[in-house]
Amino acid sequence: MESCDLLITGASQLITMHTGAAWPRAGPGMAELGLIEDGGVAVRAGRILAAGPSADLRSRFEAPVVIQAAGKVVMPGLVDPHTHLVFAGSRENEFELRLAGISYQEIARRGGGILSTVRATRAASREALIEQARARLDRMLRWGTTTVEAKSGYGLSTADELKQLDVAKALNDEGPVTIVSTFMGAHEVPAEHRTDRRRYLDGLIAETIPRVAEAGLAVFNDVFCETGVFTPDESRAILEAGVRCGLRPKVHADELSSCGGGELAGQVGAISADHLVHPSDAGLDALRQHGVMAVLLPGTSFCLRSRYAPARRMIEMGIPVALATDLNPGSCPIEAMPIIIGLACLNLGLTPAEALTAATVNAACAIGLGDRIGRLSAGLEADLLILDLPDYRGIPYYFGRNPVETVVKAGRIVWEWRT
Ligand code: IZC
Ligand code: ZN
Repeated sequence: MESCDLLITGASQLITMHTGAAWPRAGPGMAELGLIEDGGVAVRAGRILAAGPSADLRSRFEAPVVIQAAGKVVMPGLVDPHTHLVFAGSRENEFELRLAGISYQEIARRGGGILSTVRATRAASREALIEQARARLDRMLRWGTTTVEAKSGYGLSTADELKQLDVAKALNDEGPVTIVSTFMGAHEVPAEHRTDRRRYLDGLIAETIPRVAEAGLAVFNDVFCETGVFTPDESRAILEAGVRCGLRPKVHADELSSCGGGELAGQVGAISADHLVHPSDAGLDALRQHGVMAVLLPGTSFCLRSRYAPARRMIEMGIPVALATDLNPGSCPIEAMPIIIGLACLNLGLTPAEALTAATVNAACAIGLGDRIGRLSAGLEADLLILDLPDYRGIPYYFGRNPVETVVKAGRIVWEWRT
């Protein structure tokens, strides 16, 4: 018998996401879960030692901690590849204005929107930001999220952007949730630069981006390419400046209007294009041609009561699709990936299997971690969930119910619902 640290057996469904197919998954491959009935997982030193039929594991491994998962689903930890995790304040006032028919864009024109969160975030101390973001991360972990991407973009000055990114780094160091940081100084033009936006852009390119990269505080560089925010040309200049410093591009693309975001994401070799509610035909072609992940955010469409991204068309075209919350105080305060999986099935037209792929293996690929997390196969990090459900389709079916019973992060039990 081989010894391991943790042995889970008897799961009614073990969702491995290990199918032998290449990742990210696209087209019909998105529906393949690598599902094993009566399956289990052996974990040692924070990694998956084996994942397969329970009988095999029971005959090969012994462990000090053995979990019987009869009647339960075991699956990879959820990955949330698009959040604006670190911010201060909230925007219930804007929620009420939108209910009264005032649009997200109109609220921004009146000086609210992103700029209102910028004011609150600049005024908050590092410690206050850590405390608030930590509370969000705790709740996300209980809903099964073991890795998140977190964007800056509520500082909009070099010092305030560095403060936000430093908070994300501190929380990543603290654990247990892994945080992958994205610089987003091009989230909006700050109030003090409204009359000379050129200077703000020049400052981002000449000073802020090099400083962020030098400090090692971000992996990606994102822009809000949108009518009334940053044009495709401005966005390209910012993304190219990031590439020169080693930051891989991401794009908030075609969220509120069709403005060339998809095309830009293809041209600059972005790892992902996010939102894509209004992509053009050329934009979708560019994504497919350049292998750009479409990160879809149905929680935002739900909260803004807007259209949804043409997800079925993307999948039929062979564009890999991932899902994320977009957690932010303006357009989507949803923290729970299981809710997003539900919305993806109900409103984007994904099947439950496709949605699970989009929230695990493809979500990991959207933040460059496809070789480490998002699947349960030997050698990968042991981030996994035990659900209080016998069938994975229960995740979207019991919409609004938290299905997560146990969360294992890097081989350690970090959350148990019954304790
Ligand atoms: O604070 O409104 N869309 N950025 C782009 C956001 C929404 C976040 C916000
Ligand atoms: Zn966003």
